[in-house]
Amino acid sequence: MEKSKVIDLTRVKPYGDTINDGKVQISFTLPVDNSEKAILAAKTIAEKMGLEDPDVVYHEKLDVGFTFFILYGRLDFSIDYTKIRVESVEVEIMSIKEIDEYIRENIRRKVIVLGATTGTDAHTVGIDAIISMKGYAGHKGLESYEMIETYNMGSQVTNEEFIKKAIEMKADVLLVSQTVTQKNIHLKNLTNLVELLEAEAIRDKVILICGGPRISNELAKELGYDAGFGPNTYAETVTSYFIKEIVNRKIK
Ligand code: B12
Repeated sequence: MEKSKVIDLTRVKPYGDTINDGKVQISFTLPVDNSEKAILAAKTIAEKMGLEDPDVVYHEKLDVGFTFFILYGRLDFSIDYTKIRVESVEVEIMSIKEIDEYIRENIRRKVIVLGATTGTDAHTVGIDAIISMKGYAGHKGLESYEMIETYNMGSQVTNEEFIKKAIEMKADVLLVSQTVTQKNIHLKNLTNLVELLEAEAIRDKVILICGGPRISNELAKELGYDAGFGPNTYAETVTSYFIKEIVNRKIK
């Protein structure tokens, strides 16, 4: 049967075997020993989460006093997908050649881009995916663009060091990678960077962009960034955005 004939986007729900069966899989760890009592506890938690007919399909001792569970269950509610709105970055994606050409014609000098993973964050793969020559998933990074001069400071870079380098390089664009974990300390770190840039009076002189697995454009804007990019971003997407932003703002 055609997908559109069985799926009503105003009533969307998860499915496992057949469309609209509401089946979901969840997993969690409880700080108790693996036992019949623990299994019942896991089911009770799943019921409290709103799962109908939860079933523990896997349970394993992780350590003394710790058990990992996988449960199946059913959700009886649906959501109206047509009412969901996301504020993603509106960008017409250009190729590397088109981007280099656009910079030559409209900016008439190399664009200087500084990137880093800041604060305590040690995840480097995201920023490398955007900047390194090799890039990510077949999409080359900024180092392969003729009209972009870029420097990747790596991970665990303090906001102070990052700003110092940005001033030294006269960076047009600051790319911050942040994997938000550990009770959201990384969100505080992202906000701290904005405050420090304001204190140095350079916030308006740069295009400030953050990215990472839990970053959305909406969150980035709330934190004081110009834009934010999440999972599966490629260099040409973010570059297509910032070169136009440089021209629009006349940072030339
Ligand atoms: C490798 C890895 C590590 C390595 C990192 C090594 C390294 N050199 O990078 C190590 C072992 C150090 C590590 C440590 C930790 N990790 Co880790 N790690 C991962 C793992 C397995 C892969 C991450 C990765 O490389 N992804 C691939 C890249 C390409 O994807 P990405 O980062 O999302 O980047 C893309 C986009 O987000 C975006 N992007 C990213 N940055 C930027 C920046 C800009 C400017 C732009 C435009 C776009 C952009 O573009 C990229 C390409 O599309 C993930 C799980 C997973 N499978 O994702 C966990 C994961 C990210 N880690 C996690 C955690 C919790 C930790 C620790 C806190 C664990 C701990 N308790 O110690 C520590 C933190 C250490 C620290 N100080 O930061 C969690 C985060 C949970 C969450 N809240 O989201 C994850 C999801 C694992 C999990 N399921 O729990 N980790």
